[in-house]
Amino acid sequence: MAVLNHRKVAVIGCGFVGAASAFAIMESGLFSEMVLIDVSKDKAEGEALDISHGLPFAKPMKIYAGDYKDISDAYVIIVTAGAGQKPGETRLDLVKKNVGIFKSIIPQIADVNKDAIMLIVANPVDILTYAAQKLSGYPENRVFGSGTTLDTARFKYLLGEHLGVDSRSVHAFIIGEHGDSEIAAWSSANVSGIPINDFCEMRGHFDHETSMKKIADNVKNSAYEIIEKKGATYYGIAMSVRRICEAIVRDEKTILPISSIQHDNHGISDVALSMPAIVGKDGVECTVPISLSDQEIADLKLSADTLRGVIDDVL
Ligand code: 6V0
Repeated sequence: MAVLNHRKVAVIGCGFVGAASAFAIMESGLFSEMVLIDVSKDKAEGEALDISHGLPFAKPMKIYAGDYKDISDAYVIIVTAGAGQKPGETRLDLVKKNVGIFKSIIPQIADVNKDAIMLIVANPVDILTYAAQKLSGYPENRVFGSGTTLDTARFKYLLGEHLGVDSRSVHAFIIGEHGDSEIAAWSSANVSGIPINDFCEMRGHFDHETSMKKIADNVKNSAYEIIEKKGATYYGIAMSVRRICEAIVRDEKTILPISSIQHDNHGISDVALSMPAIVGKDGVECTVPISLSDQEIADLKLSADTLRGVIDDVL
């Protein structure tokens, strides 16, 4: 087993998401070395310089544009490289294109480093997480996707706004696919231990069905809305990436809804999707069996079937 530098992180893909994640990571002070890699070396170099110029206002670290040989001792490798959907292109075309990019990137990572934790962010994140595990040969606990961490943050934010309460006091998860078949796990949602509907009523909201639908739809459509207005989403995912890195580096054993390959979870196997899981220094320790209603379980199975269908088509 190679000796890793536990203060070293790599970001592969320096577009909107990679650059914003690198910036959030720099601000976090979690690492002392960061390597940026992109097919466009100029892009990686430009971002490394720009972010480095903020260092006098942050904590010392080395940030540079590098190559795969530079990440042989990186502890965390974040993959954001991937094409975005073009007008007229189907979702399946995009999946094929990004799986193609992963077939080039992941073996290059695995050739130089077999011991890191690989965090997949590029979309469709569940399919690419599954592909990355198969292509890398890494153990499953060390390859996982940001999954519905961002969707869950959006969910908590909207619930916090709706209820006039700090979103950090809201405990609720979006599970399943990071995408159209995702599920809001209402049956376990609570505000500091108070069941969500009871808390709603305390705050003067009684029309639960309408509010639940509105909030869940809003979470699901957030990315579409932001992309329509500004072309891409990156700050929210950058903060999610930073939070996941924090859980790993500090061995927090935090419960986060990351995407990992499931094993007989409500009958779901051999597909990567998001369930709350304990995250620490070795990556994913285990998933946490939150209680779900019969409908939520049925919807989760549908989400898994959707993902399985795509895997069968492209891998
Ligand atoms: P972007 O701005 O087009 O950046 C992609 C970057 O990847 C570009 O700089 C490319 O040069 C680079 N790239 C392409 N191929 C390679 C390769 N083979 N090796 C190295 N670099 C390469 O896209 P953006 O940054 O906006 O999005 C990146 C990915 O993140 C997309 O798949 C998004 O859909 C996805 N997102 C995932 C989110 C999540 O919650 N998981 C949230 C937002 C976006």
